[in-house]
Amino acid sequence: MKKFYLSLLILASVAAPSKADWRKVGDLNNDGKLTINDVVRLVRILNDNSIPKDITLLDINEDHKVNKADVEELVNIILGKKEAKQIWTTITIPIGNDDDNVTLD
Ligand SMILES: [Ca+2]
Ligand SMILES: [Ca+2]
Repeated sequence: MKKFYLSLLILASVAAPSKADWRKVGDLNNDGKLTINDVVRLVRILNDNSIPKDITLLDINEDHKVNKADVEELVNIILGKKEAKQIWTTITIPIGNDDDNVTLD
């Protein structure tokens, strides 16, 4: 019986979906902030034509496409000209790494 419950526990942990969280649309490095690093990643995704199937976090102007208009929208949000949007999602963008980060000295 103990083995049965252990199997159930393992099955439940495997089947459990990713943890949902509030995410800012455009926060592509998942650090909770919208910065130039997110712009760099968005530009890289467009240049590499590596747009993921689910564009929820990338379609910043919500026109159901990902293009340079979203880069402009993200820059406007960072500059404080537009409001950032938040969504409740399990989505993360599995791209890039810390080497992508740009520092402004
Ligand atoms: Ca970010
Ligand atoms: Ca768009």
